[in-house]
Amino acid sequence: MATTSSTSLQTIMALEMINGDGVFNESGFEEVIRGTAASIPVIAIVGPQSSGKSTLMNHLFRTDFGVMNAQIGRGKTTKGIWIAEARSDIEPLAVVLDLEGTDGKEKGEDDRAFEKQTALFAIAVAHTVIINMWWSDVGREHAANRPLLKTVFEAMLSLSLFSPEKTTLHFVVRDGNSKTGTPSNELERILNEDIEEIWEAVPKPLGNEGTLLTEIFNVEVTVLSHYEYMRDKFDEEVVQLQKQLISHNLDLSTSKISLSSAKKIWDIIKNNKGFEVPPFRLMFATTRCDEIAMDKLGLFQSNQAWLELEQNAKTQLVKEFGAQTNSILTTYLTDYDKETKNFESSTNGSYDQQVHEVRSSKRRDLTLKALKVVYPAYMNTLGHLRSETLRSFTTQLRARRENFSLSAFESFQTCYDSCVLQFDQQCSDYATVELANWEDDASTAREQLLREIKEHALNQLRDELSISLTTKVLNAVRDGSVRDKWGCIRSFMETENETAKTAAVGIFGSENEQIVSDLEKHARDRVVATFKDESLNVDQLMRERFILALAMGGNTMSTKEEAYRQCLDMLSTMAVIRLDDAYDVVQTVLRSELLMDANSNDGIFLSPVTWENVPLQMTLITPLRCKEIWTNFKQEMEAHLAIVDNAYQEHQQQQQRSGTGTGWSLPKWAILGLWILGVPAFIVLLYWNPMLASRLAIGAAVSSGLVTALQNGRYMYSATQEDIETDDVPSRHPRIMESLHQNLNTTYECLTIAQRILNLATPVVA
Ligand SMILES: Nc1nc2c(ncn2[C@@H]2O[C@H](COP(=O)(O)OP(=O)(O)OP(=O)(O)O)[C@@H](O)[C@H]2O)c(=O)[nH]1
Ligand SMILES: [Mg+2]
Repeated sequence: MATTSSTSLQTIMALEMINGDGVFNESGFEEVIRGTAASIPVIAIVGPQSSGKSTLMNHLFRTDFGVMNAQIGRGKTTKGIWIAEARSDIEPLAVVLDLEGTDGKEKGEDDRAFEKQTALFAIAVAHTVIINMWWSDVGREHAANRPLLKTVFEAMLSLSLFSPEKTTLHFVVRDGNSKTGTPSNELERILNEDIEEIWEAVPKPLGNEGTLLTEIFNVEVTVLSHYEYMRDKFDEEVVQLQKQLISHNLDLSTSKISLSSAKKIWDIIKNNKGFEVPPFRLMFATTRCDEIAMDKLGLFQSNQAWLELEQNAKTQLVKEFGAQTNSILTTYLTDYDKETKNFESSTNGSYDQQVHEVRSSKRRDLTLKALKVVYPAYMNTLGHLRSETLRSFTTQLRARRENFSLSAFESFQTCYDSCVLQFDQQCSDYATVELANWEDDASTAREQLLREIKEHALNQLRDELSISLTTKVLNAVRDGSVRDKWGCIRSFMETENETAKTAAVGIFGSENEQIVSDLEKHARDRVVATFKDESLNVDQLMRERFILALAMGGNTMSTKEEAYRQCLDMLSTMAVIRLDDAYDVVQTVLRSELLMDANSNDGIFLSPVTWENVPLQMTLITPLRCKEIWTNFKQEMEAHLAIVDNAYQEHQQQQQRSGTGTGWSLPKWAILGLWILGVPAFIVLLYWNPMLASRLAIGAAVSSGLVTALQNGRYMYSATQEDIETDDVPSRHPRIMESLHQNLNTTYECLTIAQRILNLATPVVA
């Protein structure tokens, strides 16, 4: 039995790779081959038991395979397969395998099966197989090594048919060259005859019946001198033999199964109890094709160009993604085809067909595995294509909607068509990996894109509707000339809904009930929300209305009553949402309950929380709250009126006393407006109501106070702008800003014209 301890510095430790029971020592094996180059020669020795195999290997490669102790007696010394890495002083020379001997008195049927299995294993992995024999067995009809030779030939034959290079069979004849024995050249001749005879008897695969031994093997013979009687000569011959073995294997065939697959091969051989050569051929093809495929997959995965493509595809659309990936993949598949060329079926035998199948199926596996590596990058590419197309759609639609109009959606179809075309074109130009069959993924991405485009367009449509409705609601509420505000709101809502519906049909092809009702709901919600916001501000709206009413009517008492009436109507407008019904009851109740009593402020009774016949969800301000607001409002207005009246009179009296001009004759409503609302809000009121601005200008134009008014106007202009800009109104309602500016310009123009008139009529007062 071999020992694993080193006996000298040069001795190389051997390790049991497969034990006598066929158990593979995986960890030990990996230890031996770790760091071993894939191209290192593998040399195995087979032959009859106790024929000096281990002794020869130890002399050839300085290994420490166990050898028989002659004192104890003959029997199996080496069991299973032992392995060692042979080294020169500087570098590894070879991996050597020492096999359990064949033949011998202990052998039973099981041993014979095991013998064949180990021999097959050695043949599958070794580049050179040494067949060791006693000189006395050469030419013997019933020599112990004959069945072994037959097995070796059968296995070698089937393997070598697929091997691009010949395998070396090195026959070593022991104890030759003695003076009394057969001369070595005669031994060689007889041995060659033996070999030919056995070769002839070995059944050849279909279509290869005439194959010559020399077509697939390099046959070499070495006769070694007697180990004990001619030791010096023996040692010399061993040195020569070592050189020969190593030099043969300098340029190694790649067709051998690599050592890294040794465990797998052993498992296959071991599980193939009823051993026959053809399954073994299949096994060889399977393992080899698998190895080559794995190798190509590894090379593909570490290919620099691919890694760059993969990396780039993470962050951007790579225009040549499909074509480049395909070309890199094809390179490795072509390499696979070249290296597995020997497994192409060359005969009509059924096993050849299977081998051919194996080759193709391993190629398919390789393709699938490589494509699996590519898939995430492909999906990224589709993702980029999708988002770029969506971006391009958004840009196109935005460009067409510059003027903020629902009707811009009529161009939806044009944008849509050009974007879909762009996606299809780029998908086929940039993303298609010809080797893959990913059409389904591409069409899923396409469907998702179409959904996203429509969703985006619908969102835009909603936004557009919101902006349009909000602006119109605000206009209606603040525009003094609109009496029936809710009637006006209902009417433009209807128009806007119609336009939105047409736009939606443009987007979705036909009228989609769900979308139309969603849009209607959206429009309604928007109006309600805007109105709710405004109703929180009802006091201010009433104040503005008060000034507006006074300005439009003149400064008489009946105008004040009318102004109060309009303010109460404003309160009524803001108290209830009237999208479905006019709910006239609210106005009637408020007028009868509050207006009659306008001057006394008490004795008013309103039904408490609800308006009669008005659903609660339509109520923004309850009757009681209305009363509260009204009472406060009236008190406030009366107080302001009194102050402004006093100041106005006082000022006029002062001017009369001092006899300076016709006095300060800005209209009283304007003074009241500035007093109650403050400068910014007053100027905003002017913007909403250009009529008011021109009245102010006309009023001011006939008085010397115009310059002050104008300066105020200028001041107001900047103050208001600042004020407005600190509010978030501009960003929320860009169109309000636009309209404000327009009205501001109108106001300013009026004031400028008025100043010119004044300049002609009276001297300017600084
Ligand atoms: N006559 C002769 N004896 C040898 C030679 N080589 C080795 N021996 C002896 O033969 C015996 C068997 O040697 P091993 O090297 O153990 O033989 P083996 O073929 O490895 O034996 P198994 O592993 O049991 O199959 C030992 O006693 C060796 O000393 C040789 O060339 N000539
Ligand atoms: Mg041995």
